[in-house]
Amino acid sequence: EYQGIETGSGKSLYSGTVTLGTTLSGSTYQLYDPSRGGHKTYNKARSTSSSAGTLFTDADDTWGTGAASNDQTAAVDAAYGAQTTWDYYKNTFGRSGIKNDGKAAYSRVHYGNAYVNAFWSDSCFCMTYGDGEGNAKPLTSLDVAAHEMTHGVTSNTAGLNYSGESGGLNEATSDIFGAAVEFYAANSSDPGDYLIGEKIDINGDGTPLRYMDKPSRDGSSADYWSSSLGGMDVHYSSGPANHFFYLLAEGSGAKTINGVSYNSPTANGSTVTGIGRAKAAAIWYKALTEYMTSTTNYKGARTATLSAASALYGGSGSTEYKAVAAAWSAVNVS
Ligand code: ASN
Ligand code: ZN
Ligand code: CA
Repeated sequence: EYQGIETGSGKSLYSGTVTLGTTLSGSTYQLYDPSRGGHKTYNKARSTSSSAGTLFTDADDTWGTGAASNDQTAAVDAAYGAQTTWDYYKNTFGRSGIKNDGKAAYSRVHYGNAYVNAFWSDSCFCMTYGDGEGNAKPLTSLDVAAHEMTHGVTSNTAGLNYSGESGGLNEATSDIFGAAVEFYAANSSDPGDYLIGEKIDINGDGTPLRYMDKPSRDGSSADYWSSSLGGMDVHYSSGPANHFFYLLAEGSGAKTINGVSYNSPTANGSTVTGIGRAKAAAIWYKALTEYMTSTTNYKGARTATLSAASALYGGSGSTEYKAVAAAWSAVNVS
């Protein structure tokens, strides 16, 4: 029986028509990507059981319709998200998968009924996606997929505890690489931005879940570090670190990127000059994988990213080191 690696075509909900790594087994195609660690996409068919579900298969290797009513469509987005995030980590940092061991996690879509969340699980080593309000907006956009997969990376590197300040840093790490993967993909249907979840309409009014230029735009997140941060929900205490990353990459003040307008403030009235997305991401990645630990707090994140900047670009005299220091000071971390 013939078995081989194929390239399928999928009509996604959020990212247009995409190519997908697939497998031909006998006369049936599988949503199984052997060239990226063997990632598989499963259909949970509205179940919440702990099973993986049923592997998606297809007769002609063209998947989904671009409409949420077609069962394969959310699978196309989830598979595209996993493969793009895999490619980002591999091509940017030389990281082969969540554990850097060449092995993929797997993804499950159509979890629960009208379930409005997505999550990473260390126990199944998998990403899981609900179908959203009215089963109409699956939580499978590229930034959300990269966010969830990055929880796996964090768990297997720094291991930032998911509460208190380290929990906020854990969440921010997922938002930072969620945004970075979107920019990396440069998909014309979903160009990069510093908004998280702008495609999934979780608020029902077209607004995103989170804003990195000024996190308080969501009504709940903190823009700046304060002593009360440790008691906040980790999706809100992520704010200062998301804000730090935006300032480090893009700088303070008003800016329009890919048609989206931002205006990033600073706590101390300073002007921060950005060093660009690639350097900012490299600094955060090195800090995450080499200098942060499970109990790193905001003060420790400042030290970790300064160490990373120093190792990558030069010590306290380098532009990059100074920018890291200035961006943390601008979010009240000194
Ligand atoms: N979607 C959420 C997240 O990734 C799920 C959670 O709260 N754990 O953070
Ligand atoms: Zn998260
Ligand atoms: Ca986004």
